[in-house]
Amino acid sequence: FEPNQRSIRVIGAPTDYGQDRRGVDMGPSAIRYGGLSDRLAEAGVATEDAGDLLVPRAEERDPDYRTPSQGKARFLRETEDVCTRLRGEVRESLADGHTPLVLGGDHSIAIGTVAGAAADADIGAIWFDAHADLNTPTTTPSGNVHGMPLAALLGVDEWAGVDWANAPSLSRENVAIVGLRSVDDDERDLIAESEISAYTMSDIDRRGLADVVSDALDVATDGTDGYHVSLDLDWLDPTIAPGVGTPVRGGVTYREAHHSMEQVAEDGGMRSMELVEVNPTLDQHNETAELAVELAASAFGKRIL
Ligand code: HAR
Ligand code: MN
Ligand code: MN
Ligand code: MN
Repeated sequence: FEPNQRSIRVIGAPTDYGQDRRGVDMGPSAIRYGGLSDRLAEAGVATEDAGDLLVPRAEERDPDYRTPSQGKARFLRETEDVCTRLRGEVRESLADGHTPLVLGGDHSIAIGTVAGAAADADIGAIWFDAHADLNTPTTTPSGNVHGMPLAALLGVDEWAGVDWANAPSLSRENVAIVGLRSVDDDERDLIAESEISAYTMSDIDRRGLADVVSDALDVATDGTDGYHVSLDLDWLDPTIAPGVGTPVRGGVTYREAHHSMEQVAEDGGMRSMELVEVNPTLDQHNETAELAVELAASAFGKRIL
């Protein structure tokens, strides 16, 4: 057994501004309670916990502030505030030599995580998700920013030049989305006309997930300094990850998911990671949070033998 050289800094971002179902702000607590520090210690990584960002309660805020001039994006001002602070924390963690592990919160926080991870490096990203998260305040069917972070980071349409996203923080040719099964029409058009690599569940059925993830790793590492892993728990099948706000049937299995994380660990190029969309109020006995913990341990190099 070789001790793992990596050290991790955990950063909690307890938001639920980005979606409709309350409770995803309890994600960081549930993930810690699910055994995060013990499982990472077993994986042989040194871990420190920076605690949670302070996030005002959604009920005390006006969701429509600053809209409609900026299209339909609920809680955009609050999301900007959290992401700006998260960007700073992630950048500082990397500068201190610690791999940031960000705990959400809804997926809108990825705008801050990746903006920070890309601040001093050229990075790719692997987006494990049922959804493409490629909407803009104009194309969004819901107004929920958790359906937009990848578009924000790529600087799509009105996201271009948005300073708090450092847009573009990512380039299309180094982004791979894995596990798609719920895509809106405008997102489909963007994927068709851009160099984004997008793998559906049907691709996974046909080729096997290991082969797809190996392609995704090639995409994310091609000419980059490393990559970010954004793990939306709704990537998994809802039978094993029920505690998410927008479950979609037909997701990846427990073993498939672990094997993907083992491929990430074996590759060694991951520079930052986030676990998002865990909603304890919709979960059964914290099993989705525990699953998030186990997957993180695998991604950080947990060994069986
Ligand atoms: N595409 C839909 C929207 O933008 C649903 C997005 C649901 N997104 C997440 N993130 N859970 O992956 O509203
Ligand atoms: Mn330290
Ligand atoms: Mn998502
Ligand atoms: Mn999703």
